[in-house]
Amino acid sequence: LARAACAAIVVGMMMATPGSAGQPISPRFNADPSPHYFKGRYYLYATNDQDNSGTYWDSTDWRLFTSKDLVHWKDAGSFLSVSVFAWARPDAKAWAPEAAHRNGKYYYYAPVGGDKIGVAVSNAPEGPFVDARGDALIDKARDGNAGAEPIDPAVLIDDDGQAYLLFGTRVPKIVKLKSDMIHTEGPILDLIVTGFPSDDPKKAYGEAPFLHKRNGLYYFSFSTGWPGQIVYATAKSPMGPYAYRGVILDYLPISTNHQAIIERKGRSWLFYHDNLLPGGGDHKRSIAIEPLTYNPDGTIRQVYPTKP
Ligand code: FUB
Repeated sequence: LARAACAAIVVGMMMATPGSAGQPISPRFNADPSPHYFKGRYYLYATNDQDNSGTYWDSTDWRLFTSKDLVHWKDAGSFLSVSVFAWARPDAKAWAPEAAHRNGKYYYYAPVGGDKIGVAVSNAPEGPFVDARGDALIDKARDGNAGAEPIDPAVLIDDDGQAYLLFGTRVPKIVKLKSDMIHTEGPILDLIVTGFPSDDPKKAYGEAPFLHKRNGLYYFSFSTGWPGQIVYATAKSPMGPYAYRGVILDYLPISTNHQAIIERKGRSWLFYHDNLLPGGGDHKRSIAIEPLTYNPDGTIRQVYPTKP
């Protein structure tokens, strides 16, 4: 009983400041954060773990959270379902999403069923989103070199206007997007990472590709697998090759991890998921945020989650 009372107090403390460093941003289970700053506020698109069965990632819709300060988050609810894509298989699941803003429109990139990535479009960041194409943007059966599992889309729009889509498990993929953001341009390429430490055989690409740019340098971060350590590599060109640089976030007691990094007004934050909520676990994850900082030479300082 004493332990239960302690746990209740800890949970109460955790819930008092949702979104504080290292703490779940919501009392609901959510994962695979895709944070963006649109129209004066933060929009956080996420996989819905609340409705997972508990034994798989089997929800079929995505959730949206908004915030003005990264501390207080409003749950905007379920805002899109895989059913928006009429071509999706009836049993398709909704996994790690991505969003982008261009030409006054908002684009939502969504892995559908593990073998396709769809793209939806809206005039507002909160939707409503509609299928932008009528077929998949990436289709394993249709597109050469789409890899074994085209999931986990991530988009970077470079300073010169060229947009890049990254995705994939086990082998990271990169392809240019046309300026309409709903068609690819050129071949899908394998993204090369060199220089993994030879004394750590687990240090390989697993999933969750993410690309950001800082001071002209491209930072490619990803999860090493299952369980996943969040690591990164850098390059002078978005297409690589990338050189391994180090760990951003060490293994957490959970089978997956999935990160995103945003920068605003000179400060950066790491979004990731953990299993901190009561009842949490591999399929009941919770999104948390930590400040992310750089060394003077541009390398990323490892992030250590704040303890409750
Ligand atoms: O949420 C389902 C899958 O788990 C995602 O696609 C991966 O990135 C991992 O987080």
